[in-house]
Amino acid sequence: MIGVLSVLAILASMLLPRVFQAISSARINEAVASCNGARVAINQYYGRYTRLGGVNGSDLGLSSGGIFPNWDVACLIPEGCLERPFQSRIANSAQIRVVNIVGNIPDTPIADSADALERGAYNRNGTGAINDVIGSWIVEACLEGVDNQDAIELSLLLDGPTLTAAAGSSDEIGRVKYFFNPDTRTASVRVYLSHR
Ligand SMILES: [Ca+2]
Repeated sequence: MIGVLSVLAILASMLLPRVFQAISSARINEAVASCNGARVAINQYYGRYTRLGGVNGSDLGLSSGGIFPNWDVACLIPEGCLERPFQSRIANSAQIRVVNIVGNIPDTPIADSADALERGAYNRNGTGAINDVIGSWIVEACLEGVDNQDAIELSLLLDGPTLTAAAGSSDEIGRVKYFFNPDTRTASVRVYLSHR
């Protein structure tokens, strides 16, 4: 009997990490799918109005640096481009938002502080420390309270290893960026979706 229990215990210890890994992978894949679904919705909206605005193509009324939060609920769902609010199991809260980036320049900070995250700047190709998203508007997914490892795995999937930061630091490269808070050990993640 003890022999059988020992074997079962060994089997469980071998299988459990794989089970947890599978659950973790499913959550990351779901986050990627949510971002891909949002991109389709944004393209649908843009195809309809050839601009990034509100319901019926209205102006969002944002000045330089202004942020329009919860654009998924306020616009994409009423427009029929998205079925349900943007969400992810790797985040405490999630939303899609539009940021007016008219005032952004290559030197605009990307993710070296919580404030920098709000600027809508990205270094998508990872060259230098330069913001390469210049235009009028950016649409991005915001995921708050993300476990550091989940943030890393999301970046690995969407950006690849060369555009992913090491554990315990902020990620300022690629389309997935985040500010890592050493006090809470969690990341505030932003995912580039589109800009005009
Ligand atoms: Ca990244």
